[in-house]
Amino acid sequence: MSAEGMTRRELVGTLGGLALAAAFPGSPAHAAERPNIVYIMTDDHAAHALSCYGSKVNKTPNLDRIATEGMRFENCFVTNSLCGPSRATLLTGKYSHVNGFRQNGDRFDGSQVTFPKLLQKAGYQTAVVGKWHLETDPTGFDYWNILPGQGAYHNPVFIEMGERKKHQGYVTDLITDFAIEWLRKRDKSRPFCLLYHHKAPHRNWQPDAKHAALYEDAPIPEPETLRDDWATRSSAARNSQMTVARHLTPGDLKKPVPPGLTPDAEFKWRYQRYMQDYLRCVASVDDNVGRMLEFLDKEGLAENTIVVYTSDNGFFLGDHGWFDKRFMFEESLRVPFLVRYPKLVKPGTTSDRMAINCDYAPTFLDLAGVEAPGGLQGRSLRPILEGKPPADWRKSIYYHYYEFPGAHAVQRHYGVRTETHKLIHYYRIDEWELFDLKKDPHELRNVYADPAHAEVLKQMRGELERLRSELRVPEDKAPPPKAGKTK
Ligand SMILES: [Ca+2]
Repeated sequence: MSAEGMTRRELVGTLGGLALAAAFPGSPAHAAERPNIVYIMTDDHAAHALSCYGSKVNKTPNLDRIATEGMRFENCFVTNSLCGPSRATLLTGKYSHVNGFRQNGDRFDGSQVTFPKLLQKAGYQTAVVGKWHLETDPTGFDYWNILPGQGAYHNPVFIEMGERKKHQGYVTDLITDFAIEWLRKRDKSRPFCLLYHHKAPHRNWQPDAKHAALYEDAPIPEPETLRDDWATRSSAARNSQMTVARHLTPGDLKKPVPPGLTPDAEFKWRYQRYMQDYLRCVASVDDNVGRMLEFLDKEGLAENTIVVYTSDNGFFLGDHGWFDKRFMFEESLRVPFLVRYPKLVKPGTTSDRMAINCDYAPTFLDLAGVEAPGGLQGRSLRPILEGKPPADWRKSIYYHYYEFPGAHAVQRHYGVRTETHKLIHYYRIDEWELFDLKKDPHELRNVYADPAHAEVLKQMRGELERLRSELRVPEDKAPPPKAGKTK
């Protein structure tokens, strides 16, 4: 079509696209073709509480839709299983010892390079709505409307661009309302990146009225390891304070323990009480993600928008007798990671390649056609999303948890996980654990001292040192800092 045949609006649009194509030579020719990003992150949603990950305890039809229409990662892990550190890693693509946010209560240095800043510079509209928890104000966002700290489930206060306002309603609904409202008001001539961050299903698991009666009718199945006695494991497991049996508070349980129960019946009751409310909060997230997906459909955005669903960390759903996260054990280390992007990702696919949360930033930059800065500690997942995983894709991941002393008394530890084994060092107490993940997927038998595993132990130690050196992890010898805010 010649310029004469165009309306003024079309002509301006075309010229704008050409200017952007010149400014960003690595990106598609038109701004309109650069993908939008809706990054959905919940707080403490374990992969084994999504039906697309084989949940035995609940159904998540709307979240499953992202898996059905996109790719499900079977082995996506966080590098430090805790709220604040995970969020700092999301933004920077770097481990906690590099981005400086090791434990809750640290303050995020917002002057660092983050992927939203780079997208913003490349012409994207950026926003973060919901849980933030990094202690300093967001940077790199055109719009932000966040919860202070943990935020409240009912009638929460939000901080919108620095201004505190109390709202009526349920937090999961409100976060979705605000996220959709921002999308409605967006500049349609430019791509957007929205971080849509739920507070749910974080402790203390307060459901809304709509889901309050779910799971009343039939008991929720118990996990196989609910009665784990932690034999053969380190003292870190035995001395942590996150058991369903003893550490749920009256505020967590919200109902008095029925009188006259045997110890075992009380244990069962506590597990049900915990899981009922946890899963009710998840059900509301599922409904609201469904609302978001419908909105994208109605706006005609489904095709050109990368939709990611993940959680800031995994969670113990009674596994090993626990609630909470922090440990490098599978339930806490693993996160759901679903990606829908019809232009690139074949629907209904899965990948067993190991992804880590340091990969998210380089992936978004890559897909947006923005050059990644040096120093990122993850790798773009694009080839995996395209169904062409490179031959040199990683075969091991490094993990490091720092918050001790702190809530739940989980010792500091680092470790390495390969496709078959896991080695953990609780370095302040110098205790070790080695697990054969193929023979012992529930991590019940520590074979660190077993002579039959001497050779694999040697290999795992070597891999751990290689990763610590490659990632430049400093020795953590400082006296333990004061415990951060509990979360
Ligand atoms: Ca969390």
